[in-house]
Amino acid sequence: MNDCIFCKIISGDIPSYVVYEDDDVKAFLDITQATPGHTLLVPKQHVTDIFEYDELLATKVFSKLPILARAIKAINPEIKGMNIINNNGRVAYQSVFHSHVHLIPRYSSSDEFK
Ligand code: DGP
Repeated sequence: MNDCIFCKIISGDIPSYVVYEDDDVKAFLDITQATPGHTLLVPKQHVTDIFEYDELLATKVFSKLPILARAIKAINPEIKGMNIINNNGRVAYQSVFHSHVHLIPRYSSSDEFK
């Protein structure tokens, strides 16, 4: 997808702070940092949203969530929890139309999303 910003991040044409990468996925810091460590997990295959996944791709992508969440949490002992969010469609607040999962570390019950 020529005009897809996440495809350009996956190819390295746009720089990102890479947290994890394998043959199927790339994880990098979200530019907005809702909380410190806010990370996006994206499939390397361009799919718009959850409605375009088949079971194999879903397994390849979503199975990475536990190890990625643990790795992010291990970096900072102040991380007490994590929101994992996947927006699908404009009406669900998706703004980049290459599927992605947000991992948003939570530090205390009072920290606010930016
Ligand atoms: P969503 O609203 O669920 O589609 O989230 C899209 C996220 O993508 C949003 O939190 C900001 C992030 N984002 C947009 N452009 C870039 C970029 O160029 N680099 C990085 N690292 N993140 C981006």
